[in-house]
Parts: sequence; structure tokens; C-alpha cells
Amino acid sequence: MSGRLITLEGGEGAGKSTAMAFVAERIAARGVELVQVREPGGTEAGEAIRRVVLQPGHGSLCPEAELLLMFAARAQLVREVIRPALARGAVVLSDRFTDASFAYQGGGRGIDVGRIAELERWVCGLKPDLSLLLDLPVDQGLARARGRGSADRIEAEREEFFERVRDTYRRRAAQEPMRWRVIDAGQPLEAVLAALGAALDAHFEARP
Ligand code: T5A
Repeated sequence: MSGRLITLEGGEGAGKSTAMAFVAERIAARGVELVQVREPGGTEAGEAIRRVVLQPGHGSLCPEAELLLMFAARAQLVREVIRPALARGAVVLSDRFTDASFAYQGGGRGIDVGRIAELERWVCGLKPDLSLLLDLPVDQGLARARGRGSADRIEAEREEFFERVRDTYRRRAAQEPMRWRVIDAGQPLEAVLAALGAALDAHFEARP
């Protein structure tokens, strides 16, 4: 496969959706084919699974079911969209990917990391070439996310849950510094976008 996979990660309200259009434009300006997806979702089946996992009424979903639903949506996305796009040489930009399962279901819910890693190997068989982490203190992210209106099922979790999510993301970024770029998402939006642009430029210069 000659393409590359770039992911945008972060806790609730870190600003991923806000940054997505900028990141997409910056990549497309390089004259490459760009395929944009989001997780959970990105396919017809995946979007249906998204409704199941995020709907507030499904509060009783157990952690194992939540993890498997995330990977069910991912299995479909990888086969239907990501692998064919990478094979064509496209750049795939994903709003969240497997690292979110390690952070939310591993760190947040306490599921054994070895099980998630096994699902990653079996279901995906691929890792992002570049992961951009929008990092923000939990209280600030939740204030932003909740300022937008009603919370989905996961957003309604307690603050301690999101502290574990944030710790897991930061630990993963520290363990694989070649793959990750950590961006301070507490800065004004223009500064966040400038940092994202610089990280993308550095990546494409290192690997044209
Ligand atoms: N999930 C997902 C798992 O548990 N496991 C998995 O494996 C996967 C793939 C997805 C949920 O599913 C979970 C994680 C999530 O809980 P989602 O709707 O995609 O649900 O939710 P999020 O990804 O969390 O997206 P959010 O919409 O909550 O946050 P964003 O996209 O990071 O934030 P955004 O861009 O909407 O910004 C929030 C607000 O802040 C403002 C924006 O204008 C907006 O109002 N803002 C800023 N304000 C000041 N300064 C800045 N720099 C700002 N940047 C943005």
C-alpha cells in the first residue's frame, strides 16, 4: 500500500471537528487524493453502529459490547474505505482511530490493553503514519463540549473517566514519539491550526 493514514485524536471538546476542515485543506493542497472519514462511522453500517454506541438511551451498554461495536464499525471502515484508498495511494484522514479504543475502552473503561491490541492486529492490521493529538485539560474540554448542548452517552461520563482517557493518550504519544505530534489545544484556535499545519508540513517533508 502506498498511501498514508493520518489520524486526529483527543478528548471531548478538544477541537477535532473544528480543526478537521483546516487539516483536510492543508493535505489536499499537496495535490494528493484525500479521503476523509470519522470513527465510529464512515460507512453505512458504521454510522448505524455510531447511533447505537452514542445514543444516551443506551446507558447500560457494557464495556465489552462498547469495545466490540467500535471494532465492528472499524472492521467495516478498514475494508470498505481505508484499505482501498491506501492501495490507490490516497491520504486517509480519520477523525479518531484505534488509539481512541485504547484511550476510552482501555484507559477509561479499564479493559485489558492486550485484548485491544489483539483486536487491532486482527481487525485492522495497520497503524496510522501520523497521529495528531489535540491535548487539553479535561475540565476545559468538557466545558467546551457541554457548551454545545446535550451530551451523548459517552460525553455524559464522569470527569475521572476523561482524566484516564487523557492520561492514556499522553502515555501512548510519549511511547511512540515518531508517530505522534502533541498539540496544545488550549491555545487560541489560530495557534492550534498553525501548530497542526507545522506538524503536517514536517511529516510530509520527512516522508514526501
Ligand atoms: N469513542 C470513539 C470511543 O469511545 N472509542 C473509539 O474507539 C472511538 C473511535 C465519538 C465518541 O466515541 C468515543 C469518543 C467520543 O466520545 P464524537 O461526536 O466524534 O463521538 O465526539 P468527539 O470526537 O469527542 O468530538 P467532540 O465534538 O466532542 O469534540 P471535538 O470535535 O474535539 O470538539 P469541537 O471541534 O466540536 O469543539 C468543541 C467546541 O470548542 C470550540 C468549538 O468552537 C466548539 O464549540 N473550540 C475552541 N474554543 C476555544 N479555543 C479553541 N482552540 C477551540 N477549538 C474548538
